[in-house]
Amino acid sequence: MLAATTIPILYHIDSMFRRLLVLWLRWRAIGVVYLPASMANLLLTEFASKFLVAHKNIIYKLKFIRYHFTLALGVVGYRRPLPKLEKIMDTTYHDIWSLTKNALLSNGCDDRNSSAVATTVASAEWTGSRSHGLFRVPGYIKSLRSRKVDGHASPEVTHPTPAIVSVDANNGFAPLALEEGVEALTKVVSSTGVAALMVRNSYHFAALWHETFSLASRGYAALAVVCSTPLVAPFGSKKAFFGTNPISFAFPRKTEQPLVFDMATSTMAHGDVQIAAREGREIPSDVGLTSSGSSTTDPNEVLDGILLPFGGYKGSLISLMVELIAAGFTGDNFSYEAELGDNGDGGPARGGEFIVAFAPEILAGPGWDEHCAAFFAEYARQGDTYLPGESKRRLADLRGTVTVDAEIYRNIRNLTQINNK
Ligand code: NDP
Ligand code: PYC
Repeated sequence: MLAATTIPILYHIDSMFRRLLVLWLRWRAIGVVYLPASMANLLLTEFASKFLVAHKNIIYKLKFIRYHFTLALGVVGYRRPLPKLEKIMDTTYHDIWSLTKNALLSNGCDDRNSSAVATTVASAEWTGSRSHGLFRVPGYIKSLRSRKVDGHASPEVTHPTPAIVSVDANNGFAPLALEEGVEALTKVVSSTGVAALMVRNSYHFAALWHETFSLASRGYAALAVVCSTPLVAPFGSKKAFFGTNPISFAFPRKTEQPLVFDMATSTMAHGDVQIAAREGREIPSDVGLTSSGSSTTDPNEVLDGILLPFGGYKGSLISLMVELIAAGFTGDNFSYEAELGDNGDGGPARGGEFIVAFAPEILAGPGWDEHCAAFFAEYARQGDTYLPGESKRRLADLRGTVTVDAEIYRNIRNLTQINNK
């Protein structure tokens, strides 16, 4: 009787300790004791289960011996020092691309979708947009694992009118839908002069400059907007209602790098607040408020509270405009609707993106480039001005390395390996 009640309890304690031990061995003495210990475990378990099923107490004794045997091996192996885990590391564009692609592939995403997301992630990381580079990959994976996003989605492109391209992303990630939509938009705008692209039923977790820059590199100006989930309080409120609602604008230049800017309409992108919290850095006191509405420089308190729109009521109105264009025109979610329909898995929320493209050659006629080049030259003479888009020059040469967060890198590699087993 005593044996019948104590053996299962002892067995559970034993099994819990063994799990902890294996974790400890992996990190502390990897390679030295883990392999022999696991082999001993395996042999004893096989032996016990095949030949001694009828004698529970003997099995328990064997498990007990095995546990102490493994523990002893662990103690011997502990002499090996812990490998130092670096916080940052240098890596290449292609490595970032492959890491992302493999992580997505091994979590249920198909080749085309994985490649499209990997390209936006690698381009962002390569050009310094850290908040929308590797940092976002675990979120993409969460939304595949929760089955919110269809990793095999195939976007459908239609033309409701000659100047409008509509893409139904069919519950997939935005990058593939945008790749196909931008391709179609380029063809349309080259004859209409002005054209719009609407993407619906997509999951957007990326920087917007990718699509506007791509259009400007082909000679077309472009304006893109997207909304997200409630993170920002409209001017006059202390409750999150708007998304961080970014706007990107790009303008082509025949002999120079296109101008491109891409900015959240909140004082700071949510991703940058999250990164500041990870790295233990303070943020400016005008970025957001605590959950009780007080000013703070602690990013964690802003993550629990609210972000503020940039530029007071004017920025708040621009954010309102983004909601109306990105959701009102596409018929997809406003930020508040996106939250209501989301499963809270930490990945992107469903929504639409709206892009308007312009062909300056058709609108202003020949000479538009010289005219605008003179404007840019005057702009440069105004003082310490900066023409945004310089950072994108790096995309022209993918050789060399970039410094990334090593912990995020390792985390993505683990998310890949776990599913590859
Ligand atoms: P930043 O504040 O870092 O930069 C905003 C823009 O300002 C950039 O284009 C930058 O150019 C330009 N810039 C910076 N300094 C100057 C200056 N001194 N003079 C002129 N221009 C300047 O961006 P955010 O943090 O607001 O946004 C980061 C990213 O987050 C964006 O890519 C955005 O798309 C993304 N995002 C995505 C969301 C989504 O739902 N998918 C939601 C919110 C944000 P440069 O690039 O050359 O430095
Ligand atoms: O950084 O604000 C942000 C953001 C929201 C959704 C995707 N990025």
